[in-house]
Amino acid sequence: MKALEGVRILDFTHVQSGPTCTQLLAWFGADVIKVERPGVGDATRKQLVDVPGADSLYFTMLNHNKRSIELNSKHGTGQEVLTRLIEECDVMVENFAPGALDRMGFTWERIHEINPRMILASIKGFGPGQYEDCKVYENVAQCSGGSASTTGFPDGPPLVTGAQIGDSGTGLHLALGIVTALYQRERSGRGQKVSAAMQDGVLNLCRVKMRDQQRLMAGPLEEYSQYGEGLPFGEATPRAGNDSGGGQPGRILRCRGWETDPNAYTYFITQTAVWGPICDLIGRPEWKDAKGYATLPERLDKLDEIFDAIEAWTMTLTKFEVMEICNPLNIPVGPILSMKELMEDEGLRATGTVVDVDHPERGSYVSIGCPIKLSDSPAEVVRSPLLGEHTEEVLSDVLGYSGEDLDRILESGAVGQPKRTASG
Ligand code: CAO
Repeated sequence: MKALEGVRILDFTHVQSGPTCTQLLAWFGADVIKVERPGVGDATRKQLVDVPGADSLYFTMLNHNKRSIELNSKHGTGQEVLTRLIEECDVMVENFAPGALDRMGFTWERIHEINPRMILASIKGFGPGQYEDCKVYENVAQCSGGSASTTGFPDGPPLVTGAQIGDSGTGLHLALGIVTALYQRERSGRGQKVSAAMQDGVLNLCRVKMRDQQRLMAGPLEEYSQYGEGLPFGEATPRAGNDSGGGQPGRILRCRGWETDPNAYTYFITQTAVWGPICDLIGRPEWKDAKGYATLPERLDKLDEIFDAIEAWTMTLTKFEVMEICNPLNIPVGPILSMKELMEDEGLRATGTVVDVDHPERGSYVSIGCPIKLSDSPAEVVRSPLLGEHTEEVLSDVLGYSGEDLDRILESGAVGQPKRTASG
């Protein structure tokens, strides 16, 4: 039995933020029914297409373990079916533009009236206020949530990060809100509205940067490299390059092969507890006790000199050799791993974090499995559904339509053309 077995999700999500949330719930065992516009589906199905005619990796990698039903929610019969789905499901998840669900006629009040146990979970770009009506994508959220202003080097422009903290990060936040609301419903018997704004989600992940904003008001941030470099601080938390976010100075350093390999680098943390072994390793045993080097506060204005010396050592080794040598000494280091290296990583494959998936249109592709492991509820990755693959199945098995009633709906134009199946 899976952890969320018996929980039925009406998945009205699209693009990235919402689908990552419902994919997680599906991996935990929920029955996720993805509602898609007839003949069109989630826009990502046909974005960044790499295999002509097939669903894109953008779609397949975000929609595993779901069923797909085509349904026009603005068509009278479609609204009848949607109402039945609201009656039968436990959670409705959506990330439409602000107001879109209301314009379909499904306000929170209406949904709650149809099914008082229903949990309505929504992602929007912003919470209530000045920007609540804005459409928002990943990078806008990274910029408005504080990530971009604190990412990059002090003398360069703000930078967005490759980690999709606005979309997938908010999807994670929403998933937690949903299971929490399900838990409360066990006792209250009532559903509730769960909202996660992308700006809020990004800001939550930038918590340490707001910590630094307040520390800055009390004086310069001494663990930032710019302190040792004599660069003045401004009014706001600055971009910190590759400085570590905590009190233990760290940086990305070149390793052997960096001239030709863009990822021949290591992250190296000069943890106070292992300062002695670091000095021995890099051939500077005198720094262990020398005035100006022996303690962390003394070292903070010499980080450039110290990391230059460490880098002179790391450049003689590969990033993996650095790890092999430092790990037994408890010196925290991490190789910069490329997507290619991660895709081929045997350890990640053994744990199911990287998986091969078969797909009837595309053949085999590599995906990322469930990153959260439940010992009693292991996640198995099942390929994403074709558009409308489960329309008839959901209408009959979940909603109980049969005979003339089923024919009426299938012929109404509200649920698309007769369906493709996995076998063709
Ligand atoms: N049947 C009928 N109509 C449907 C439908 C269905 N099954 N599914 C969607 N639609 C309609 C919507 O009702 C909407 O119609 P109206 O504008 O007339 O109300 C229309 O399709 C477009 O929906 P949308 O505005 O949500 O989509 P968009 O492509 O214009 O905007 C996005 C996309 C992501 C910017 C917007 O949905 C948004 O801001 N969402 C919230 C924030 C978010 O999740 N952003 C992250 C996205 S991932 O990077």
